[in-house]
Amino acid sequence: MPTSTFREFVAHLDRTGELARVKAKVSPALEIAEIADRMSKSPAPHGHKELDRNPAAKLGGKALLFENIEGSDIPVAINTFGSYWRINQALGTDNLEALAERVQQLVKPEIPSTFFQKLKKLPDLIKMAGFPPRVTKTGICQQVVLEGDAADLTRLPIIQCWPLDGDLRSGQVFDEAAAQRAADTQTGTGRYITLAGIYTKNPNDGSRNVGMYRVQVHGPKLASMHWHMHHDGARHFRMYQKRGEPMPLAIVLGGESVLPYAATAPLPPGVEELLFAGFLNNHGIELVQCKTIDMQVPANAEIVIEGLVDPTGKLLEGPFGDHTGFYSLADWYPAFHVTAITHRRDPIYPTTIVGKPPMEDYFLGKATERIFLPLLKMLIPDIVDYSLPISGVFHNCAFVKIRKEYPFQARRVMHAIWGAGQMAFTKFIVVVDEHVNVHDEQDVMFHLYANCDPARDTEVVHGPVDILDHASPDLGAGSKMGFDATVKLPAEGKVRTWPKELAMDEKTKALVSKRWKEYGFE
Ligand SMILES: Cc1cc2nc3c(=O)[nH]c(=O)nc-3n(C[C@H](O)[C@H](O)[C@H](O)COP(=O)(O)O)c2cc1C
Ligand SMILES: [Mn+2]
Repeated sequence: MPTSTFREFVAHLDRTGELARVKAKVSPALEIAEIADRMSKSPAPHGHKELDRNPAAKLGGKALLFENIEGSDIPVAINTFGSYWRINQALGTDNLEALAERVQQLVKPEIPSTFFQKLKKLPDLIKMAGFPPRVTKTGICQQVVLEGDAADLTRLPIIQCWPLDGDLRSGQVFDEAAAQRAADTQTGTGRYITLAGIYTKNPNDGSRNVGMYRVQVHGPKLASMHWHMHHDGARHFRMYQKRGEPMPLAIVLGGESVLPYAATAPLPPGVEELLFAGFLNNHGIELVQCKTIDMQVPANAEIVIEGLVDPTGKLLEGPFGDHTGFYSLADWYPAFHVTAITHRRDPIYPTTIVGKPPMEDYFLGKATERIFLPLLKMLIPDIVDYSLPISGVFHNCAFVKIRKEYPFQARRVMHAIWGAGQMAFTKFIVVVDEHVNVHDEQDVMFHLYANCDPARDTEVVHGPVDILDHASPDLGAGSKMGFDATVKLPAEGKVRTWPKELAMDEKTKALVSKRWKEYGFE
């Protein structure tokens, strides 16, 4: 079962040999980040069946609990979801495919004629699964309520991840002139809240959204909200801007162990993350009313920061060392004003660091890759399996396996992916045949190099790209490329006799396996 609090999850990791407690005093500025980065790139304690297919994913090291932090009496936990085994534990499963199967079951009973009808049904289906959030009167997240001067962000052990984070004089800025003007007056620090669920509400219909967006600290009661324009938090904010009203917003740290993942899941707009989290949790998420804003938050959270987003005021946010392995340039984002901080007695502060992969977020992404495969297949039935390789940081690359039946099928699949939700931002797509292991980068590259004639087998399109793509000529707009690495059929251009790929016959393989020891091998 998933755990109902973050603290229990950390205790579970401790009991199972997955946690390292660090008693030495450490700085929240850079030191924790460097330790976590090294840990992410070390072998993980528990193996996992998924590793058989994906040899590069044995990494993740241990989760870390820093008990002695300079400048704060709150301990910091990091890398808690950063391995296959740990993300599985958080979601209460021993393999992500079993979870995907549950999603599949959810989708199956309804047979409307088109995919879009099915997609529209998804909220109902998740609701029907029967785990809606439940509002309770009290919650541990409000054991301590801090208002006024006591509601001070700088008392939390918020970390700095990379050296140039928040440094407007570093040249890592979107608009040099604006940054120059702003550098003296701007307040951005290098401290970012990185593993929080951001809770907002649609002012028109009251529906809730939870997204994981980083939050930069600008002062004791001031922060900036970094939601990409394509994400639901930004969509809600535009609604408040239109009304000219401040937007109530809660930053939630901890809670049920499924929550951080649920905040990152690419659910279609209007499908509530809290319903999905209840489904993953097998139990509705308990919510309590916030103290100073009209918002409900998980009762079992460690720490909740309540506040209002100014419909007009903007702050220069960034730069920030991002999951692409590069800094994202400082740019203007909405200002958030803290109205209260509530927490449980003796809270643990959960955080993460992103950077050159693999890091903790790789495993959150892998959970999405597996859990959403049934939905992707529903949209594009040609797809047998897919993988988002470590080196592609999610949106840069997808390996897609199809059962090829007709000419140009790979191209059709590419175009379908470029039209599918958050998958649409995929910069490079490699389509391979059914016998290729998409979880093994080496196997995919082998077929890409061997099977592609670059002039004949590539497809270049223009469209929206990820906001974090720094190579595209414009922010959020650029080109994407597909490689058809499948065996070519006659109608796919000029194709000569295609040679057969080498493979030993089954009989000989069985014979050699049987006699292996006899030859003197282990
Ligand atoms: C560690 C981590 C940090 C993230 N930071 C951001 C961020 O700063 N801004 C953002 O828009 N999305 C960020 N994301 C991605 C979103 O959480 C994700 O796309 C989510 O599906 C958005 O939910 P929404 O569609 O409800 O907005 C982050 C994801 C992870 C795993
Ligand atoms: Mn959403």
